[in-house]
Amino acid sequence: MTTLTRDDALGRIRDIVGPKGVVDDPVLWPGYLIDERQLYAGAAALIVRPASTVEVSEVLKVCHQAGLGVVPQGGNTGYCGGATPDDGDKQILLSLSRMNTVRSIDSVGFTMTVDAGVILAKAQSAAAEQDLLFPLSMGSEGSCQIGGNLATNAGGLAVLRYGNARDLLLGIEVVLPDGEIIDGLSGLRKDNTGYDLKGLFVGAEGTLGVITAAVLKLFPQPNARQTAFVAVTDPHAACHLLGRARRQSGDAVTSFEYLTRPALELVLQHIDGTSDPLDEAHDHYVLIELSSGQSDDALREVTEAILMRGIEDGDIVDGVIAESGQQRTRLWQLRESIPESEKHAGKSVKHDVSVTIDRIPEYLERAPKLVDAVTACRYSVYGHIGDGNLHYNLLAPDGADPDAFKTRYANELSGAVHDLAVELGGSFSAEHGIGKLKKSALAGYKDPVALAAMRAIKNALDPEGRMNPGKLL
Ligand code: FAD
Ligand code: 2HG
Ligand code: ZN
Repeated sequence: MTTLTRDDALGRIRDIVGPKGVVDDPVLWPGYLIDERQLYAGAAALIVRPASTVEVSEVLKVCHQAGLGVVPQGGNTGYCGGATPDDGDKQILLSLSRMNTVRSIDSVGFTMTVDAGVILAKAQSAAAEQDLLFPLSMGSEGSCQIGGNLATNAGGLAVLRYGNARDLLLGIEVVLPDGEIIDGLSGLRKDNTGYDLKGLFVGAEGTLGVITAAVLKLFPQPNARQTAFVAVTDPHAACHLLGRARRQSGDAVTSFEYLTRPALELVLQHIDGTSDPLDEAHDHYVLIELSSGQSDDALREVTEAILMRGIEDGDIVDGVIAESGQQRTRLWQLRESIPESEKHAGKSVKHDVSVTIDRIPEYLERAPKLVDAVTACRYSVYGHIGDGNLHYNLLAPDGADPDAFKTRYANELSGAVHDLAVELGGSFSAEHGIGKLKKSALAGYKDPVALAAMRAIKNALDPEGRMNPGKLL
């Protein structure tokens, strides 16, 4: 029940967080109110940056009394508009950016306790300083935050070996919509005392509470890394190579990224300093990285043996193994700068579908026919095929106006790309979540029983629907 007026509530929130905790300068607002892909320009009654869990809790208590909606925001790098508020009257934006302390690292238990606002790259380097590895890794790691990674269950470039954000989580601290705090930061690896509450907040996109801190799993830093960029005959060959490389290396494959020629060409065309890694152009490529505790020489031998066998099997037609750290970086740049190159090319209609790995070739064979039936477009297809996850991105044809193309065709194209993934038993959203962008797709594709269970959980924890209103469900 509302017991506080909106204006009194906003005044109280200002008192709780102090002047540093409110963004009053309109020049800074777009950085919070416009999403990464510039799909949404939002509005909020206040942009708040609390400095502690207690402050988050006090702010949420006030919002509870006043019936105000709360939109949590991390690095604002999300792809589905999930962190953009859309009601300048009744919603506040709550940014975690001031809560950016690595609280502790346990180098015996291999865990790390961090505030939710810690930037992913900072978490990685804090672990590395203790000769440990925090393996979550993605193109946005210089800006995205641990809280955002958990709230979206982010994937990225090393899921094949280490899992996605959910798999790296041991404990969580969450502020519930009424301001109560769940303190689940014990860091225990075993604790069978009922429901997995921490799991509820992973992938919830801020609709159940505000994640304020987390205990994360760490791993030994690998001694050796080997990176190869190979051209493969076709997607079947890529999948066959994946299985072989995993077996032959004792499961040392850390990343297995697929690129099609048009995606690589966007990079070569738009990203300064890049060059074709192989002498001739090929239709299909894989960037494969192995890492292990073995010596560099031993891992190099294994990598060479995998590639030799790949050539013998007819899977690999050409390839290069990085000879230095610099060359490794250059090879990775070809993969990691595809999203940036798409921006230069006029932005894409983005997709992040998944199917089981054995169905990737079928997906890649059938999808173009469905897409071409909607309209002609340029393709930028690549992805984490080691996880069965493809970015099936589509751009306006050369010479066409990109905005007009998206306005006219985005829905139909996404329908075709998503329908096929679902028909093949896959997911229309493997990585980037739902936010605002894919709400209707969720309603259309998700099993109704599962959807009803999700709604029941939402109603139990947030009966007034004040946490990230209008997102996900
Ligand atoms: P935001 O964008 O700020 O928020 C995302 C969602 O989480 C919103 O719903 C928000 O309300 C909620 N949220 C944020 N913080 C909290 C919190 N503390 N408590 C509760 N809810 C919260 N994603 C991948 O999965 N894999 C990739 O490889 C990948 N690569 C990318 C590359 C680039 C260049 C870019 C721009 C994005 C990429 N992304 C990728 C998407 C994005 O970076 C991830 O989804 C990331 O996890 C979002 O984190 P964030 O801190 O920016 O969250
Ligand atoms: C990646 O894998 C990210 O690089 C971004 O998930 C994908 O920009 C995209 O479409
Ligand atoms: Zn991705």
